[in-house]
Amino acid sequence: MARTCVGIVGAGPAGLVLAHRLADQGVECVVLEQRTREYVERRVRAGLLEHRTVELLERHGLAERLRELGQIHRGVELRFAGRRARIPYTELYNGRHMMVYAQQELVADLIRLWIARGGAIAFEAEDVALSGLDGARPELRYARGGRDERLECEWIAGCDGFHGVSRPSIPEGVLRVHDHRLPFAWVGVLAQVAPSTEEIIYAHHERGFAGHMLRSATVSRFYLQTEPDDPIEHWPDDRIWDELQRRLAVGDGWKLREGPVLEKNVTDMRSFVVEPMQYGRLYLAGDAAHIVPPTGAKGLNLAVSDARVLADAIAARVHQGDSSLLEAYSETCLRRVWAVQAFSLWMTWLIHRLPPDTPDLELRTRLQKAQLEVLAASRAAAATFAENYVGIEGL
Ligand code: RFL
Repeated sequence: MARTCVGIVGAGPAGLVLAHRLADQGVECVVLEQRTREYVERRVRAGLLEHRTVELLERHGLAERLRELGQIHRGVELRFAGRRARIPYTELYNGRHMMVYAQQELVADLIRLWIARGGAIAFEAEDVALSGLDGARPELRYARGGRDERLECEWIAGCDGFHGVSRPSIPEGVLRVHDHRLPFAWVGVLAQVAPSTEEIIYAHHERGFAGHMLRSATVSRFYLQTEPDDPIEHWPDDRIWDELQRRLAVGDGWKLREGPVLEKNVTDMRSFVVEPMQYGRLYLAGDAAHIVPPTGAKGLNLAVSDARVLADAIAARVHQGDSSLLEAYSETCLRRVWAVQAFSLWMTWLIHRLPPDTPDLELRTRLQKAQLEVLAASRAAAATFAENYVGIEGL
């Protein structure tokens, strides 16, 4: 049987950043990923990195390509009532900026650099099973290339996302689960077209939310609000472009460029948190422990933040015999997780068309518009948005 200090389940942003940060502190680890390398390097998801996420990657020598290919952003545009308002978050929050860099590019960088430094990683690890979590030597079992493998660990890091095996391996009744499904979903569209904007656009419209996000000079990302469980077959490309044109329209001659749709899917939205993010020698990080609605663009940033806290806590335990950071792991992470939930939910309810069965629908819709007006007109309101969007220092 193989042995390691930390067995990491999942090669997403949480698992890979954890692996690098542990290795930089001289802690041995092995990463197990159920998918192929090609699959994880192509999975389109997030694209907006907080300033401190980039700083952390830089500190570990993981940001070279990101610096070269990523785009720095300093503001967002809100559209409502046929108008636009810019929130210059960099100006409003100590010069802090955001970086647009596709998650799959980041994951590809992290994998390449992990392999280059001799890091252990097993792709196509099937049927991963966790056991002995409440004992001193937890174990990971899995199958690979037709062979059964066992990996004895001191700690297991469950970085396997929302649908992974780690969280369900915790006995029933241990976790407090907060699961809130939202009455909104997004049609996510990746299109082969140059962006029609220099900054990300969030549009509040009576037909529903529309977002124009950025990826590169030739590829753009769009989102359209729809109902949960709406099949993607309801969204032929013509309908997508027609809705985007209508919902993003402003009365000043701005034009949306159209192009071939490369990928499209429907994502439901939820707010999900488990407390604590730990059981015995299993620690959960990233989407395995929490999901935020994508509106605030925070999930990846939270995953990286958990990984940082966990790596440092394990290193302190290994090198100094100090368990205090591990004991505080869940509480430390959850402080930021809940703050991000609060912001992401607030922004989600602000920017989406409310469901038709909302009590006092007309009043609440008026209040949404009033809040958007306040954001556009008040520097203090915009500054609060800016701090949350860019990531509040100290949380
Ligand atoms: P991931 O990325 O899901 O990685 C988990 C990995 O674990 C593997 N795995 C397993 N491996 C072994 N055995 C098993 N049984 C396994 N089960 C799963 C998976 O194959 C995978 O490789 O989780 P992680 O690392 O916690 O990272 C979280 C982020 O991916 C996620 O929060 C973000 O993508 C969320 N998100 C955004 N976050 C941002 O910070 N900024 C954004 O702009 C942003 N936009 C988004 C988003 C998520 C979206 N969707 C699709 C939910 C936009 C969208 C539409």
